[in-house]
Amino acid sequence: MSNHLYDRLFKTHECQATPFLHLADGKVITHDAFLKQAAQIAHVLTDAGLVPGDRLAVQIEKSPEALALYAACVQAGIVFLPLNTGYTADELRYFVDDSGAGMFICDPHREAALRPVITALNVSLETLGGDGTGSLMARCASMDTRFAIVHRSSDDLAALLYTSGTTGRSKGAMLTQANLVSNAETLAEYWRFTPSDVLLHALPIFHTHGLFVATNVILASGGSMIFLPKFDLDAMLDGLPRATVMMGVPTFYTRLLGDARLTRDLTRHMRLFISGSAPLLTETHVQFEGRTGHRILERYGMTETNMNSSNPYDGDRRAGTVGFPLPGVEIKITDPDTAVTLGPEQIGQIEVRGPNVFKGYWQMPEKTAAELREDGFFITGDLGKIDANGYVHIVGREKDLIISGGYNIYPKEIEGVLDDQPGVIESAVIGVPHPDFGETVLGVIVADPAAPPDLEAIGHAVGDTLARFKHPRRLIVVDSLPRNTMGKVQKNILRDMYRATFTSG
Ligand code: MLC
Ligand code: AMP
Repeated sequence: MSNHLYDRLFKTHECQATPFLHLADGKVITHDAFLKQAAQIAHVLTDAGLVPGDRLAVQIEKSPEALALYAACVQAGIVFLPLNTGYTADELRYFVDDSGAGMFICDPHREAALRPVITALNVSLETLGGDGTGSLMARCASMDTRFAIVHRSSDDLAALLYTSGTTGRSKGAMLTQANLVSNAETLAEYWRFTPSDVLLHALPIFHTHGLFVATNVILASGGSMIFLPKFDLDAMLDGLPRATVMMGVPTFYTRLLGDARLTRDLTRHMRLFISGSAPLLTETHVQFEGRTGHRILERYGMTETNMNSSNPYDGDRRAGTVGFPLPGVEIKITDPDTAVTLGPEQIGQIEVRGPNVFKGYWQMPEKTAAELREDGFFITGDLGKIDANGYVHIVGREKDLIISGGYNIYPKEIEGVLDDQPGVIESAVIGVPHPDFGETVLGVIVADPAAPPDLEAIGHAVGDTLARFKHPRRLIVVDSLPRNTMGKVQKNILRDMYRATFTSG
């Protein structure tokens, strides 16, 4: 009997009274206590009828219990499906339905609003609050703290993570046990993690970055985490002198730089700062080094592939690049039309192959076939080049995507909602530079001259349908959208026109 993921990331910590999570209130949760709680949760899940391979969908605040839920799923062979806490009931309905989840867990505060939606899908509902309250932990109290770990093969699914699509519906990326283990081990080694490391963890745990990169690397190496519920500037500055590593999206770095308390002295105990999920501006890289003496290490990944490339631990961490392919990962640049591999310095689509690459999209064989080649290369949708020294550069995106504060937003989804509003003939949603979020959402609307739209009503309609982070920060009404000779909206022209909406440059 084996369970690859459990064996590699959790088993070594059984019965160890070593620190795993340092909480904001000073409390420390040991590996042993964490795994015992996970075992209790695994009993609750299996007693409720979940069996290996079933999906557990969760929309819960970050907490030690929420993380233990992930560990419980690994123990019981249940496929973990974490969802952004910002998603509306409309968005959740789709994810729970599409995944065929056997159970849904939400915050007690949302129970009243979500229960009708979830029960209509014939799915059971439990609650878990950020403070550990709710029905799940109440049920745990009487459970055994030992659980017989369920056998899983390396190719079995460990997680299902939804990524929005450029066209149409969100896709569930199927991540196997082997995907997660290989990436955790590779990164722990590449970034030189040891049991003495203390990771400052302020990322959400419903995405690859906070869950698999940060948490799995710490589990693989035996280190511990200062586990913050979310990014809070004071808490970050308070944690830095006790941490050795921080992982963050670029917004973390620009926010830290905006505070005079960030100094060389404050970060003296740190050995590594890692950035990813969105492009880090060279300016941020340079300023951060000037202020702290640390060169940020930038890496590149995706939900479908975990991490693909990283700047070196030793050696030159080059601003504006995402470094070298990780050990065991192949990256090539191809011509989008012919799929022919391009040479150094030539720009094309980035393709990735390796043990990190997902198994495909949940119940979407056509979409899987369109993006995952038979030879194992995944077409990322990012545009880039590999320079003469082997560094990978991301120069743009083939996919129509906005990355705001590390969250991916697909314009198509927002355009769909805007186009449905009275008085809107058509719309184009674009990303424009934003000082805090890197990029933010701008909606350009063509109004019906006979019945102009009510922008406030549009704001409400968007609010009811889409998560807050997807909302256009501004709506601009125009007479028509620029189009090329083929009739396609020229978003590049719109991006140029509105580039300075939120910045001075
Ligand atoms: C929050 N808001 C956002 C937002 N986050 N809006 C746009 N983009 C975001 N990223 C909304 C809030 O709901 C709030 O709405 C308002 O903006 C201001 O909130 P805030 O308090 O300033 O935001 P905060 O809670 O501090 O969150 C910002 C953040 C957070 C950047 C710290 O978004 C974050 O932790 N991002 C990390 C995302 C991440 O982990 N990505 C990895 C994906 S995996 P209102 O109503 O007040 O206006 C991946 C693969 C890889 O990409 O390579 O890693
Ligand atoms: P997601 O779908 O949320 O996993 O986001 C993955 C996308 O984030 C990638 O396809 C890239 O477009 C982007 N991304 C991740 N890391 C970086 C980085 N270091 N620089 C630029 N873009 C990045």
